[in-house]
Amino acid sequence: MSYEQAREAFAEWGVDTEAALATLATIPISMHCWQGDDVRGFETQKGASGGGIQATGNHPGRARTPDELRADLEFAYSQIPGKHRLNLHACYLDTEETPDRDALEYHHFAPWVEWAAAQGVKLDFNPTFFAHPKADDNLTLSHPDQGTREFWIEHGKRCREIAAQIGAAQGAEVVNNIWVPDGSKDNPVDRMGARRRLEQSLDAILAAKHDRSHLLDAVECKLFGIGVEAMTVGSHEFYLGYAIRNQTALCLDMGHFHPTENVADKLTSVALSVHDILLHVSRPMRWDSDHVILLDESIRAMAQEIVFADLLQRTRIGLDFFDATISRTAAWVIGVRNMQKALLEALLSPVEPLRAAETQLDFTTRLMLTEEFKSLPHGAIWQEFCARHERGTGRQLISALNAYQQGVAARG
Ligand code: RNT
Ligand code: ZN
Repeated sequence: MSYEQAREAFAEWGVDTEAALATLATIPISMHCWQGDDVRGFETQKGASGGGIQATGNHPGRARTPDELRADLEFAYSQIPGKHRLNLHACYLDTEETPDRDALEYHHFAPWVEWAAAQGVKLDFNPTFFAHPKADDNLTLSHPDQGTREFWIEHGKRCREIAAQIGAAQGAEVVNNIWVPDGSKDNPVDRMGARRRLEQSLDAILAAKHDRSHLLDAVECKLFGIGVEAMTVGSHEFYLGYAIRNQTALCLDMGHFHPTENVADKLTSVALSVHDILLHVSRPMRWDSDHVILLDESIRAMAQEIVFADLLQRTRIGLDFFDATISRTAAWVIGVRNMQKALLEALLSPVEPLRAAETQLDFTTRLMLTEEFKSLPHGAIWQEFCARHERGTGRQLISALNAYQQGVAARG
């Protein structure tokens, strides 16, 4: 079907495909650097990952250096329509120096900032509270030992400072997201103590004021991880309260809830009390497994909530998955494009008749409409979006992804 025919099919339902295409082009997806190397980073000293972060598989082609990672990222962006962001973790520093986490400085990340500026890509940032000997107990900011806590508080402060400086350099907000693995494998006795310590550590990290146009602080909650089954200190309730009290953004990771919960449903509830929301779009398969996102019902539901509830301006969309069993660059491309496709479908939804049916309690019509709309020609509109942004689809895309993978497969 041609774009013109598809445009008319949507116009019959009062949907303006040009408006949908224009809006989609303005939505950046923050692509996570850690899909490119199985969340390893470029530090010399290593500890266990902790908190259930586990990339499985050993497909050839893992990026081993910042230069390789940047080459892979450039390729991935070249296959994704629109302009997007890069979400950097502190353990991805690019320097000859070997600073510990409590000694990181802006200059350790300067090559990333220069590269991002040249690419027209904006950066986001994350302190790294895992994969370090001082996090091997799965305790960081809530550690009972004051010295260990202070080490991690210093890391958190420096990362905010670095993020704010990146924000100033790029002349645009950096989202700095705090996730800690802290928790307990078996039933703890003093949950309150652990949560009080986490709160105090966060307060210390967030005390310094930074220009809000350069830095947006976010905190990420979690239900459980492998090794911390009995209690995660930074639970949903903990961080929801914390974000409201301290006016930070709240990060909702789709893998961080009970598998039967609908994370999309949380957006509007959270949005009543929290101004900014960060998403870690992910696909938990039975647990927080971080599979590459599909264009499935959970992603569609998320995109619909963002669009239908008019939360586009208040929601930063980041991805969080890591699959080492397939081409890592293809994983990025598939994931970002799926998120965009879901957003496009939501933007192409004939919302008015749906709302009207719902208001009249006519749930039969609402269900008939949602199911009929699934047969509208979304694919032709997506094709048009890719064509306008000079990006391939179908066989052309598959060949490009395979050719790049072949080129990196010889990496050790
Ligand atoms: C872990 C969290 C966190 C990490 C990244 C690497 O469960 O989801 O966001 O995946 O920081
Ligand atoms: Zn996450």
